[in-house]
Amino acid sequence: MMKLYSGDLSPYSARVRMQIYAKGLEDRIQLERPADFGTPAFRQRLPIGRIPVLDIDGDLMPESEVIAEYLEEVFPTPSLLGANPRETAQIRTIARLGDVYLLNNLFMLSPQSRAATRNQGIVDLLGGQVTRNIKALNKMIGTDGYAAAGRLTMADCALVPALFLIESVMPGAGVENPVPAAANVAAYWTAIQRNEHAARVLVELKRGLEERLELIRSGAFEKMMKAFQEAQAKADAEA
Ligand SMILES: N[C@@H](CCC(=O)N[C@@H](CS)C(=O)NCC(=O)O)C(=O)O
Repeated sequence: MMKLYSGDLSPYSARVRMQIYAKGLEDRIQLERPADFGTPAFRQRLPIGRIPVLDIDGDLMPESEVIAEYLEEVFPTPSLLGANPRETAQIRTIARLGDVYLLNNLFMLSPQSRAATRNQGIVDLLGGQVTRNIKALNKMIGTDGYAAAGRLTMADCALVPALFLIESVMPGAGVENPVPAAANVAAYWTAIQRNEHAARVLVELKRGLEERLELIRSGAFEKMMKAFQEAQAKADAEA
């Protein structure tokens, strides 16, 4: 049985979890939060040091998009790709918008939602990129409730966590949420939240966010991050 190293609040993990749910793979892939995530030991095993990671009998595969494509090849039905090469290319383009153009900027923007340590230059740069790319997505997204191909695909799996992150990160960082002004994206966002697999990862993401906010409120998050950074700096110096 394969394992997916994942975390509730990780949007990249959520992308793969949504694919696993939609393909009915839960009895083939166990979901697990790695106990050593964030520690030097985790980075020793996984140099990129990030989740999700697919564990295939000890063979560790990082990167959500790579994992998602691998799962489509190993478990081709039901397919979350296109019915022909052009349709697949469109699905991958929208998924890439969700991952490279939205999620990556949002993920780096998220620490800026804490006002005490905010850097306005970073906020303007990354927030501006998200706003620009939502406008692009608005011209490319499906208008029938799905991101592409008129049915649930890998494009939806990448977009749902990205749109969740926009709502949870941008207002806190002092940037206007660009989705309400992008009519096609806004309509899609309303519609896709009714999909059972999207709804399920949204519950997990919200649960993860609540847990994170509680850690921040109690001061434990700051302490945890400091301890991880110190342990990593020590491990780097000894390497
Ligand atoms: N490009 C990677 C990004 C993964 C990523 O950034 N994961 C975050 C959680 S959502 C993480 O593990 N961060 C830990 C860190 O930055 O040290 C992917 O698509 O899997």
